[in-house]
Amino acid sequence: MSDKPNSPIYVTRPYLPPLEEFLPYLEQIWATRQLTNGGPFHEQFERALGEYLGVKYVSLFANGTLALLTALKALHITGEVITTPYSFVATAHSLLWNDITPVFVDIDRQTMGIAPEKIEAAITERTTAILPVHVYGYPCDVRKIRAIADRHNLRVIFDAAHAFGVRDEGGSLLRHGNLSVVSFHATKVFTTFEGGAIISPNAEIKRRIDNLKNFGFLNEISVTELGINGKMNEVQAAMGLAQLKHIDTAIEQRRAADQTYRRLLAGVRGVHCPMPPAGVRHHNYSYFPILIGRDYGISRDQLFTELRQHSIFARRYFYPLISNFRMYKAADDRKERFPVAADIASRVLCLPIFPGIDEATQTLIGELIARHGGRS
Ligand code: T4K
Repeated sequence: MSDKPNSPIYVTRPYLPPLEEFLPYLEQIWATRQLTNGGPFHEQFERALGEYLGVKYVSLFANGTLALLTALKALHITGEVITTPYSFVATAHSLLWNDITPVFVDIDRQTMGIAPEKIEAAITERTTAILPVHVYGYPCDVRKIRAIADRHNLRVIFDAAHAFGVRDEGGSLLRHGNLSVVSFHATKVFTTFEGGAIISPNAEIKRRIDNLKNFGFLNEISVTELGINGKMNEVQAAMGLAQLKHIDTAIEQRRAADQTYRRLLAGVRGVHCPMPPAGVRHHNYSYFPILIGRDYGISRDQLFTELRQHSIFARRYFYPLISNFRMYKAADDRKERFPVAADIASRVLCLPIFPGIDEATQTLIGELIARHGGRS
């Protein structure tokens, strides 16, 4: 077999519904000229999504970052918020945009989310909330985090950008926390091109969020909040409706690709394939992270480069740590405070995974990786 695929293999590819299923939605939008501002597809998609996820109160957004910004505003979060340095930069950016100081805490080796036992030492009189991330759709220790938050009267907002469709023994992972925020970006398991949502625990907070995402308008002539334009438009919502019909198939195809990698990489020395934590009843296989050990033949970055030379565009999600970016250095510059996060960030590589990735491509990737590991 050739050691280069015919076309580049990216870390992910969006799963699109058949175009002929999407066109009737566009025709309706053209006919009604309702393009945004809570149109019929927006209303339909919000309901359908809640039913699919098994949650009651969903607020749709133009993207996940605006949803995070609004979630923080909706709960009046101020002062300091405890969060993880091991995430996409949008997590911490949402705090700075709200003039909130991020306080980074190290992560847990298994969940790769914030380490609950390290949270309390970071709480000060200015702390108002915890912003954990379900990285790769791996649930954080939601119970321990809740218990700490209750002890200290803190709010919990989960950045669940990666966690679409993940369920634990009690149902959707998105039901946890005071709020949960999910992303529907093109690179996510479920996409509306750009998009996102906040899952709320009750109608009152949903109302406040819906008000905030529409500039703070209460009605045509009164603005009661410092809102923003976070609204999802009709094309995005139509895409969501069309996608929902196929999402189970898409996740099933991801599951198969996950199994294939595990088989191909089993026993390769120096390559560890993390598993979702115990307690996950339904995973979404949004990412396939591997961790490169010291006993692997080359470094993580050498492997990353070598794969690129073969047109395999694996990604180092999440390297570098957010705390290393210029605007966060002042907040937290002491790398040794995050030994687990720093270690994982230096060893992680997310392999291409998406519905329809073919077995030949995965076999090639497996062989390229195994070359430097031998078999133990
Ligand atoms: N919180 C967390 C934990 C997050 O991970 C994110 C976003 C957010 C919050 C914020 O949610 P949003 O505001 O984005 O809804 C990507 C995404 O832009 C970002 O959404 C995502 N996390 C992050 C983990 O990854 P990049 O810079 O790596 O994307 P990019 O453009 O390099 O795309 C990766 C590959 O995907 C490309 O090589 C090819 C493929 N691709 C990408 C796009 C955009 C496609 O095939 N089609 C496409 O349209 O950030």
